[in-house]
Amino acid sequence: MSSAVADPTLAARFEATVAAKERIEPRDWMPDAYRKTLIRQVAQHAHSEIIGMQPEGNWIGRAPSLRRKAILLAKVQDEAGHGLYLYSAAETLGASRQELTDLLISGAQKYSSIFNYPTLTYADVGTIGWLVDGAAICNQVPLCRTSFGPYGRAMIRICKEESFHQRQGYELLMTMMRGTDAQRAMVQESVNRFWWPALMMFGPPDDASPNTEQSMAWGIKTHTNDELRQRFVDMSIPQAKALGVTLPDPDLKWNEHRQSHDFGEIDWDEFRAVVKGDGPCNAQRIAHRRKARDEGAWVREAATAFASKQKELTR
Ligand code: BYC
Repeated sequence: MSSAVADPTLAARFEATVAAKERIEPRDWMPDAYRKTLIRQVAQHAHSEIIGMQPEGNWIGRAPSLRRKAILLAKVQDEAGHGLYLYSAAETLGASRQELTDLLISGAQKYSSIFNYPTLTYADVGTIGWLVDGAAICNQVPLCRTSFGPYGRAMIRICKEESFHQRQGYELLMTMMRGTDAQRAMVQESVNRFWWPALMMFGPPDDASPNTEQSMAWGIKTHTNDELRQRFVDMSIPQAKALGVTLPDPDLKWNEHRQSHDFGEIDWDEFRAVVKGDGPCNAQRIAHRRKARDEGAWVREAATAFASKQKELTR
């Protein structure tokens, strides 16, 4: 139903539900702009999970042991599952998975900047688990209380699985740090490459974030980008110390007044370039996704034909 023709009592009910921090459900009336912003965020989130399978999937065939291979396979499969819960949540808003996939492939919709960086060594599997899944948890735990019911409920299961992902990454890095000098150097080099892109995952600074204010007023977001980024920095420092790695930022230091760590300036030019499509792996990621969509077309057609045949038979 369009907000332009809304009954004022429906609009008042929407506002009251959001103010009471209760849930908006798909059957409820909602403003068009609320629906639109949710479709944008949920679709981008789903795309990130699906594209996010590529950098780590790249290492499944080269895992150093059967145990590491089983762990990595399970993790990458979990990411596929997350994508599917999220596309289902977007479908309750009226956007089909096929339509959203087409928007991703055409470049009209985004996915997280972090997945446009390459995975060059096996240590990157550990670093992605530790830092990328760690940043994802920081951002997504608050989303379990987001105002749109299907999105919040999907996030609960996703966050439980992401916690496992974070732990397996940390455990892998810890094992490598207890290994040889070459393994320790490999971990440090990987952390050097992923630290700053992980900080960019939280989005632009608050004063350059066009969506935060409205999304917070609607209860879609419950914290700003900078608040969550700061939480992640504070959380990562003791973990880095326990691992024995150095975070590549000479300006990291405890600020007694703020009871938080100060950190250096993020390269926002790099962030903008990567989001615009000019990161190291943007073209490769989309080409791979396009190929998978095209090669899977016959499976979708066959499944649709089978479903309609079954429907006829049971009529
Ligand atoms: N990369 O106004 P803002 C995972 C865009 S996957 C690219 O602050 P908003 C995992 C933003 O979309 C985890 N684009 O936006 C999977 C907006 O663009 P448009 C993925 C970014 O939405 C596999 C514009 O910049 N997590 O965990 O209020 C393996 C202005 O930004 C980025 C999610 O998707 C970025 N980093 O806040 C391992 C979490 N940042 O559409 C792990 C859900 C911003 O206006 N999403 N942009 O042109 C969110 O929480 C929010 O959408 C964001 C951005 C905090 C990311």
